[in-house]
Amino acid sequence: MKTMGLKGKIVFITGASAGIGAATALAFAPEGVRLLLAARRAQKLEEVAASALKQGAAAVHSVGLDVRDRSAVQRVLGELPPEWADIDVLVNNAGLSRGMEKLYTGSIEDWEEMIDTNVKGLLYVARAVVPGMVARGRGHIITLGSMAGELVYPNGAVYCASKAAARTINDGLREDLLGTPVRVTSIDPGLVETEFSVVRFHGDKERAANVYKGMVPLTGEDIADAILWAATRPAHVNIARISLTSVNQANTLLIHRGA
Ligand code: NDP
Ligand code: 8X3
Repeated sequence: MKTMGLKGKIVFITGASAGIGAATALAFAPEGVRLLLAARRAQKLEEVAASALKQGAAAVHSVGLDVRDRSAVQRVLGELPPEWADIDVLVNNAGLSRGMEKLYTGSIEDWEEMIDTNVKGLLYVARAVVPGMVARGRGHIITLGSMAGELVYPNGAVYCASKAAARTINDGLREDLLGTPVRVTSIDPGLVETEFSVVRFHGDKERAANVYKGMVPLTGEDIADAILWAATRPAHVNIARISLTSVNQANTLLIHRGA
């Protein structure tokens, strides 16, 4: 089987300063890729970049970017140095949840942040990157969806809706790219212990830790492994969706907390 070699390929990861995005940068690094990393926290990105170089990345270029800022996305991606412009793999990962409240009492600011990041930011980045892939006749878009996009849970309607939107956008993009060699994959995990829940609860670490209490969650590395696997399938194989959970989770509503 002729797997897809990644040596020298440009892999663009949004939300690379932490969690799944950072783990994905480190998983791709030993393949000898050129890593283009984006997030808002520049210092964290520099730390990931240094580790990635140590682990075999051919080169790293980091860009400070808020994916909610449409003109910044267009400018930063439109003005990449020529040696970084031909993106081969986009890992459209930047995202977040905010709050866990009933829909009828939830914070509208929280809703807007989730929708602006997980839906509009996802679209802005895809819109800026995909035309180049089509023109070059190669590319792969890997979107971070979620099990939350498959089955809504109480007090999470807006986050779940944003991930259901990501799923539909991904499926639509795959349809719109039919007839080109560009591949489209959705990675849909259950609970992964990253900074996700600390961000969700606005910095409340104790409440965040309770999300994973008594169960073994997935790690960022588990998700990075699935992303790397999808990206290295032979060129004619398109992995449409990978849905994965810890063995302690059946779906968003059923979690075994035995430990
Ligand atoms: P983390 O909070 O650990 O990482 C989120 C990353 O997204 C950070 O690098 C953060 O960087 C970046 N980010 C957030 N907002 C923006 C923004 N406006 N512009 C640019 N970058 C941004 O969470 P995860 O790694 O867990 O989450 C990554 C993705 O995986 C998300 O899309 C999430 O919805 C999805 N996911 C997570 C699961 C989980 O249980 N953890 C399960 C299923 C899916 P910075 O703050 O520096 O900008
Ligand atoms: C993140 C997983 O179940 O916390 O998408 O929403 S969950």
